[in-house]
Amino acid sequence: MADEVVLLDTWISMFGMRVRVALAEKGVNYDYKEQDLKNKSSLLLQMNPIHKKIPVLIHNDRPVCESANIVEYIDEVWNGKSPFMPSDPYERAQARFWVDFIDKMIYETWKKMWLSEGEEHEAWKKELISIFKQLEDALGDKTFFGGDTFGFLDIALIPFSCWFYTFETYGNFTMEAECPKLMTWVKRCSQREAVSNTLPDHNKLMYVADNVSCTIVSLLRGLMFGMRARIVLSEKGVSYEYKGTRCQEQEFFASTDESNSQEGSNSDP
Ligand SMILES: N[C@@H](CCC(=O)N[C@@H](CS)C(=O)NCC(=O)O)C(=O)O
Repeated sequence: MADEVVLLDTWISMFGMRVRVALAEKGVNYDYKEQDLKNKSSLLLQMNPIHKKIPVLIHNDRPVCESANIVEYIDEVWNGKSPFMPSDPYERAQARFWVDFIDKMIYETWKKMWLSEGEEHEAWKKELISIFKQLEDALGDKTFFGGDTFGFLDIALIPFSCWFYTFETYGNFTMEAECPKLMTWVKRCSQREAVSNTLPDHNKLMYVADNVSCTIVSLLRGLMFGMRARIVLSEKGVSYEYKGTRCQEQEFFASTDESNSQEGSNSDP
C-alpha cells in the first residue's frame, strides 16, 4: 500500500516548519492542509484532541502529534536516507535535551521581550541573546549540531532563523554581531533545498509581527478602559454583576501561546 501522508499545519509555524524540513529531507510526498487556528477544523480537533495544535502528521490515517516527536517518527519510518538521530545514545539524549531547551526558552523569551518596554525589555533581550549564545556554544566548531550531517537538532532550530530579523528589529541588536558562528551555521543550513524551500521570507514574518503588535496595542488600550471602570466601581464600593466576554486579545494570546494555551484564555484581566 502506498503511504498516505497528510500534514495539518500553518505556514507561519516554526514547529510546522520542522516537519516540512524533515519530510523534504527524506523526500516524502504529502498533502499539505493549511489550518485556521482561530477556527479549528474538525479534522484537527479529531486528530489532536489533547492539545488541538498543529503540526499533526497523519500517516495512513493515524495521527502523530508534537513536532519533535513527529521528526523522530519521520526519521524512523523513512529510514532509507541518512538518519537525523545520532547513533550514540548519549548524543541522542543531548540532542533531545537541546530541543527541549529550544522549545521551553526561545518563544517565551521572545514574547516577553516583544511585549515589554524599557528596562524589562532590555533584560528580556539580554536573556534572548544569551539563549542563542548557549546554543552557539553547543554547536562549537562543528558543521552541524550532530557533527558532519544535518540532523535532529538542526531541524528543530533552523525554523527559528526566519524570525531572527523580527527579533533583531524589535530588540535592536544583530545576530551576526552577537552570535557569528551560529549565523554561519544558519547560512550553511540555508544552502539545503529542504530548508530554503521551506522557510518563508523574513519580511513576511516581520509584517505579521508588526500587524499583531498594532492589534495588541489597540486591544490592550481597550482592556485598560474596562479595568479603569472596574477600579472606579470598586473604589466607590459599588457592587455590580460582571459579565466578562472573551475578547480578541485573549483569543490572540490563546492562539499564539505555544507553551500553555490555557493561561490567559479564561480569565478577564
Ligand atoms: N509543542 C508543540 C507546539 C505546537 C504549537 O504551539 N502550535 C501552535 C501554532 S505554532 C498552535 O497550534 N496553536 C494553537 C493553539 O494553541 O490553540 C509542537 O512542538 O508541536
